[in-house]
Amino acid sequence: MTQVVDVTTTQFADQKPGTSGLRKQVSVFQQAHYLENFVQSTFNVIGGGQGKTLVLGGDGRFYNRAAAQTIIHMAAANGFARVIVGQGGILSTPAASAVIRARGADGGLILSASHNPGGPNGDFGIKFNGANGGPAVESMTNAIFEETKVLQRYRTLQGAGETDLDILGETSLAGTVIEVLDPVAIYADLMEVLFDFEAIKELLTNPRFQLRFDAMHAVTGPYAREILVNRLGAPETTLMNAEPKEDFGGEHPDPNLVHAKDLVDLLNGDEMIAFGAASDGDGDRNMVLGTGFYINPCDSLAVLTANAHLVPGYSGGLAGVARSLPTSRAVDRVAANLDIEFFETPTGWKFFGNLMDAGRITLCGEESFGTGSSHIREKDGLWAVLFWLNLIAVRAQPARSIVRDHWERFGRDFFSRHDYEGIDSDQANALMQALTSRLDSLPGQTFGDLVVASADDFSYRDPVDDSESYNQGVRIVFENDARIVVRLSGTGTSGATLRVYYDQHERDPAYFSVYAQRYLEPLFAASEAILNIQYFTGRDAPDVIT
Ligand code: VG1
Ligand code: CO
Repeated sequence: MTQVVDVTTTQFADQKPGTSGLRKQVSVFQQAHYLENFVQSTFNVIGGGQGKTLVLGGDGRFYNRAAAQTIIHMAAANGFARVIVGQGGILSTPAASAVIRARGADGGLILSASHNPGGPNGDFGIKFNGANGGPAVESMTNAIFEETKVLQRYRTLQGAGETDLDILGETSLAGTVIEVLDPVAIYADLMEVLFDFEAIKELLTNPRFQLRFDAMHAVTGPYAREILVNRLGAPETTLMNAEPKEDFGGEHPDPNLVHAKDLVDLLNGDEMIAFGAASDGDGDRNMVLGTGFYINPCDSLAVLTANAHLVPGYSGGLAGVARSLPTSRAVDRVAANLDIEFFETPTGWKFFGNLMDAGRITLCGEESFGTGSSHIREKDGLWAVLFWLNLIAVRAQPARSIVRDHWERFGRDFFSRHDYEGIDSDQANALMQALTSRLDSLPGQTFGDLVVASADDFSYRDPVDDSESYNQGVRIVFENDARIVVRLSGTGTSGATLRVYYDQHERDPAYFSVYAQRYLEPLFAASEAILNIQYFTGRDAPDVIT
């Protein structure tokens, strides 16, 4: 017989959500009570489940299904009226956000470690999104963390069987309706409202326009198949790695120049592929490429902003735009030109939510292959791809020349991010500490031809609720307006990852085609002199350059 039971939990000291939810190695999540402790703490912080509707789904990585069953039992025991779960336990992050909003749910739990590797030896993750469909704000994630440290008991069901997650429809579990829903439909319908599907269809059914979409063995495969192939008529050969796998084929589902190398090689090859795109583990990131041409995510945000009026969903104009601190300032120039509001936020999508809810921004983005709009409250990989396809169709121009035109108008913001992965946490902290202690003395100092104009540790006051966030990244700005931003990653699960971001604006078209790593060399030299990366970490080169 099924009955509600209170189980004595184990408190954990390490359940502090990072940039985007709680991410740990699978083996950590498999500890007794670990997942339950976090889930019950979340339920407690939102004031219990009584009568509420919860959306549940994940990116399909290893442990997704087991975790979904655990959460369904806990939600039923906690009195939720309804749990809406994606078929197979699947929901991409943007689809989860869309479902929460479309169904008027009180919130959702998303099971994902995004671009981190999966499988039994990989990572797992969980995060809570609120009724607006967006990631919980910092005050809430802090409250959840505090609760995880003191929670005594969690509530679950004893004697309950597993819900069949593969069959669409409703069942009842201890008085809670468990609804298994098509994970794709609501999201795909939303895309049809925003974009000119007729124009895109014409483009994708033209055999001379070759598109490749790399789902990286992750969650976007079924979404891309439904939207690009079934609804927009692209041939099946458009899709690469479109069967989701629990371990992402043993690869990093991270759409960048390193991990999506097959796609990059294809776009640089002889086949003259017109447009290429890839998404990450949970479907919220995008990398877009023209023929032999990498489109930097910072440029992508700026181009989408400048051309948004050409797309049905944005033809009425934009309220404003926002970017994270490390993202290049390309979009700032467009905002000024359009005379719309502009905001600079800390890293992480949770900082865009209030601005969107308040109607202050329509588009936003991050350098880390994240672009999105107020249609949901998460970044959205396929949305960005459709936006680009819509622009290519109506401007009747290849992606590369759209970007070139943009540079002609606004200048080019050279950008690069250098990641030093898996470094010792103490060494990383020592580097950051040494840097912050020197900030006051940096202005006026010269490195090569570069003179430091200002240096500070970025803090942010949310213009909507006045909440404050500190230590969000060190920024060093030079007199020529070039900039270095330095911060430690908040999504890794072992050691520390140091991220160093570089950007510099160039007005002279003669330099637009220079390789970014060459163009930014003087900044790299200044960075080495200021940060002493090699001294602190022993590393003489970054692991990943984007
Ligand atoms: C990284 C990115 C950040 C992004 C976050 C979540 O965080 O830099 O821009 O919002 O991942 O993206 P960090 O703290 O490691 O730099 V996702 O697609 O992994 O949820
Ligand atoms: Co992601």
